[in-house]
Amino acid sequence: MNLDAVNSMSYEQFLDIFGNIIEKCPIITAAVWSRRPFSSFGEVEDGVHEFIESLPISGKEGILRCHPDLAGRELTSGTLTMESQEEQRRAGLTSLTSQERERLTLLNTQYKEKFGFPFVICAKMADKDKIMRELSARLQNDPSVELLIGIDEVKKICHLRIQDILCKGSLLPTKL
Ligand code: 2AL
Repeated sequence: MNLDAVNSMSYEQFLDIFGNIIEKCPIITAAVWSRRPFSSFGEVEDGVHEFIESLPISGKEGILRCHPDLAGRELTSGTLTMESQEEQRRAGLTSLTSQERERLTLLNTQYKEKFGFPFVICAKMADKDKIMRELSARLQNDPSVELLIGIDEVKKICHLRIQDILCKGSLLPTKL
């Protein structure tokens, strides 16, 4: 399947495949579908970015709040989305020692208390040590800076999720 196949998808099919490129925000995918025909897969991503950038601060914070904690309760209970589960596993968060888990939980709690949204990082581009380091460092930032960084990480997660769909589903891009 290629770009033509994506361009001819109904919105139901498009949502089935691309619905979680932004964690638990299928409304973004549903909006981006209207921009067909896409002349590259990069245009799907551009549509996502433009949608996010058009949101007020509260909307951007809302996107961050749709993200699960790293190594949080949902990881333990197995209720993460498939994508998030794999990302957290790849970062080594399924094999933390109890001390590491406690430290991450404490830092996550402090972060949420300070900013009102969870710490978000592209887990596939990190490992547990980097996550701990970044979380401690970013706790010192101003809220406006953290909103920008968090949204930037969401875009990185989205990019890798699209890549993953293209590779897994033989949706190999003719042009990215
Ligand atoms: C996540 C997640 O679920 N996947 C990822 O890369 N980052 N969550 C988070 N709070 O950063």
